Amino acid sequence: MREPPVKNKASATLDNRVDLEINDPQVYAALCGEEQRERDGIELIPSENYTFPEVLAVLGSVFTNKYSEGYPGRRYYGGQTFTDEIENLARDRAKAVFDCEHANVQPLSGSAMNQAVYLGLLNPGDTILAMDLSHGGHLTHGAPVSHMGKLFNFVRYITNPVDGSIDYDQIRADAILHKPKLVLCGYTSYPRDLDYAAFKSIADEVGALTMTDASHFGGLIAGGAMRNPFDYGFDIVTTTTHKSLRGPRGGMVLCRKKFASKLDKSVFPGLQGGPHMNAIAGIAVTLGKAQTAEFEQYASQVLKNSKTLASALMDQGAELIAGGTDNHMMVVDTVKSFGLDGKAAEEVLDRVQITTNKQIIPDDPNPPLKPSGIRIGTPAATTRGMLESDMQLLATWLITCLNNSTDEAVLDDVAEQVQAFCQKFPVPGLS
Ligand code: DSN
Repeated sequence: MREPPVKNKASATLDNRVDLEINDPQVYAALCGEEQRERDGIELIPSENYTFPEVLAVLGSVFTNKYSEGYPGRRYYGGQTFTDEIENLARDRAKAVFDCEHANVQPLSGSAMNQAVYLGLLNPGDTILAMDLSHGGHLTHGAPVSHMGKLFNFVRYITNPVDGSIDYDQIRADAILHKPKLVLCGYTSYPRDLDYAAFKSIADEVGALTMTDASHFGGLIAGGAMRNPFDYGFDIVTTTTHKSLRGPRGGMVLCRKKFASKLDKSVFPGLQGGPHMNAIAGIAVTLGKAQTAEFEQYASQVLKNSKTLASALMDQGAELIAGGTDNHMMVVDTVKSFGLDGKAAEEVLDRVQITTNKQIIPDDPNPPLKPSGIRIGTPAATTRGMLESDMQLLATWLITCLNNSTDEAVLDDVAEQVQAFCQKFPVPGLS
């Protein structure tokens, strides 16, 4: 049996701050600035979160020094005792959390993880059915500007912007007409839930594989607050690890055993070289946390907060795409609601330290850098401990700012309240 390793405090990031401050004051100043921004403002971008302090510790650890091409037990470099341990832990925990047969935790992030699936299981030119970008899909779901959109033949389905519904009969007709090899569901800006049974039945009818890109709601599946596509017989689920899961930046491909070998080869050596072992250590930590009762409680609170915020915004006159939310996010049509494009709305809110992101809406007549809406989500605010009553307050500040976007006195007043409010909610990892 191995001797327990000597505990060495020096490898943790926070202990090395003094060196950074002395040796690179410019980078140190930017780090302090970002810490202050995160502490003094309210983060409402639905894809962002505050990671666990333990994840910060391993991200800034010596695992970043190590090359580990290959997989546990089959590496191309020596010295893999601890990297193998870490990657096996992350894989086993991923399988337990998502109730799946195989997990690859090496994808560097969301785009690579989706590309690995397409390139590993399909041939260039094959047809994939996926949600249109402006209706909520991701760039890698076939947007013409992405390389994937050029390499594969994407047929994109749309949603009903009034109630967010998806016309499954139309998707079935599209599937029969276009014979996709893969039926893909999942989203980055769609505020409703998905009917996995319907997607699976359509895919079965035309002999297609099924995949969910759960990047946004991976943490909500892990915490039992949203449904798991594997319960409906899906073949593949991908998720990033830094959004609702609260982990480090990274991605995972989860699948049935029969796809394991092809998908592992597709990630490495097909698409990537050395995995980022510090991130994989962070994924292991995250998935340990995801198995706790506290995480279950967190996931359910994210949804409660989101529904409360959406209702409070609508009660005060905001027009939400799809008329509300079933998940952790909502999209506000700022042109219709406030006569502001999404860029202007984002800037007004930035001015009071409430961070959102400009967002295209379904079939947006405006360009992506000046779109018609903003996207708002509750994972980060919930991590800080905010509850439904806080969402009511947030809604009032959002509405006040967007209705008074040129009134400096009103904006100053909200900014002051936001700053005072934030002091009550510590950011994990920032003392
Ligand atoms: N950038 C992510 C998001 O904000 O949803 C998707 O890639």
